Amino acid sequence: MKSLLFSTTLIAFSLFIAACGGGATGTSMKTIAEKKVNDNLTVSIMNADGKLKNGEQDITLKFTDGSGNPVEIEAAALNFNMPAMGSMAEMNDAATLTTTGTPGEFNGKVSLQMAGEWQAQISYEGKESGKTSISTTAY
Ligand SMILES: [Cu+2]
Repeated sequence: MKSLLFSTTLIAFSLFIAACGGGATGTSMKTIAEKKVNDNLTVSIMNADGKLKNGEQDITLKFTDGSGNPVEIEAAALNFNMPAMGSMAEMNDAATLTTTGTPGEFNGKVSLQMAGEWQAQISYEGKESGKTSISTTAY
């Protein structure tokens, strides 16, 4: 009887893992760009293949400490900015972010208007609060 209960629990647990494995989160994420803000905070922009592209895409924003552990950030915003170039006006493409089950990890979507160099402007509030920007390139 005890072993049957154990098996049932194990199956339920496996299903839970399977259900969570299909999303954008997970260990298979690759880093697009990251910045060490201070000894206690590194900000990483990630996605499935580690490449930012022109157009609509999924994106993950992650806050970790010097040891790679999650940092408790309750709210974050991510905007991609391209300064005016010649006759082309300045562009701003904000990402929509939502919290995940992991502290300091946000999933979202962004639609970039063109390939080229974008400044990822990030603001965050929580255990650490502030603003930073990371240079990225969309292909
Ligand atoms: Cu541009």
